[in-house]
Amino acid sequence: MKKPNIVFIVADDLGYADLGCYGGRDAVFGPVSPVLDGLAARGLKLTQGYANSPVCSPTRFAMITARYQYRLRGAAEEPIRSDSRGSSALGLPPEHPTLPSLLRDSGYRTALIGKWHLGYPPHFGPLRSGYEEFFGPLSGGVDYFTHCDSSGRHDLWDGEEDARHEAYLTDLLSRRAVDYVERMAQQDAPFFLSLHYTAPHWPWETRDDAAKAPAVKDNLFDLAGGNIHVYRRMVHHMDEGIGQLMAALEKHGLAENTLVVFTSDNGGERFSDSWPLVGGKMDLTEGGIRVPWIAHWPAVIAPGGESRQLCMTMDWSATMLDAAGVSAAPGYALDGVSLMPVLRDAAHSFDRPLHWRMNHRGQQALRHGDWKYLRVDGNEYLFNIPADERERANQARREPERLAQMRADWEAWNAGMPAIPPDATVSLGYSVKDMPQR
Ligand SMILES: [Ca+2]
Repeated sequence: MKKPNIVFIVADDLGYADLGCYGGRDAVFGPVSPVLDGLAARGLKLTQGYANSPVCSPTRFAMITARYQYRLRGAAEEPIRSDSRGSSALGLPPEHPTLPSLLRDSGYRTALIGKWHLGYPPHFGPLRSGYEEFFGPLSGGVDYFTHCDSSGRHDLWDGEEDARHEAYLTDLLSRRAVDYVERMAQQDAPFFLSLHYTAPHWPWETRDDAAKAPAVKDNLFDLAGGNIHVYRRMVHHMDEGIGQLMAALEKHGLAENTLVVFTSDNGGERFSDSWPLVGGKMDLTEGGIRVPWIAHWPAVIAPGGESRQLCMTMDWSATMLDAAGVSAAPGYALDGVSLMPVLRDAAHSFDRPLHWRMNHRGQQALRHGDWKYLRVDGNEYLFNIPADERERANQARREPERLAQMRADWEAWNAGMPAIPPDATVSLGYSVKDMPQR
């Protein structure tokens, strides 16, 4: 079979239950995510899939390297801040093999359309790490209309050239993705497209909210703005764009042998729906790390499948390499494990322990089988996730031996990772002074 095209679509701060196919409610205008719901119905939906981190840039390090992000200094930032421009340490080292560089070296055309958030030129950047094309912002968050980051700096790029456009960013990214597919359809090589939306990340602006941009200019966290209606519309704009992308693939007869994967880089933010999970962005409770995973590939994936396979972001990167028949680079063994057996047969499953740690609140977590070990602020918890997805029924006192074993397993894994650097930073956009916590 010809090598598949691969499209990796990543939403930003989308919660576990924001999509209709994950139990999300309709908006006042109707279904929020009909396109993604359709992809899930015609493909494979995973209900126990995770992000490598509950915050942006660490997950993106894991996504692009198919390895635990803790191995790289830049990924210790929670997250990389826009004032790290000029840093030669806080980014993805260009010499590190990546998902796009390995695919490119095996004959793929590669592009990143959307958010990078892995360090700034001249030391770092998508064109230095395997992408042949780049269109999008470099920082963690930009206004949808001015395309300026939280320091007020214009941050929309075409390659490494400043790109000025008068349009809503979600639509710009969708249009550019369609254009890329149109161009790729005119040539023979397979392509890898990373379509990394900033939606539905703050500021809370729909396509019709250009007039709001001046008011949030000095505080992109938009702490006085937003509501669930605006938020659902933002998700819907992204869903519409994915519909246009799928239509372009169909038009050129490419959809059948294109692996399309959709996820979020971390759990939900303040307006997200993560039911029945607790917590959100920055938390290692399920709401911070459990995310939607949808895979669509008619040539390989049977329609209507649902899987409870445990997996995290880097496993999908390993899956894409496997799908393309590409091996890891010598000296850079993958931590990610290919999910190809699950894509071929949704009933297939395998043992997959998953580890996390956060500088923020000293969080540690291990999900292994049904069980989850969690440590937050020095407190230890043990949950049976299928029995208690909401992590309210702490089994730590009832099962001290299991707790000790999982703690020991986490410690053994952690001993194989670099320690958290003492100068690593944690950046929170707001606190209890801005809004009450639950
Ligand atoms: Ca994010």
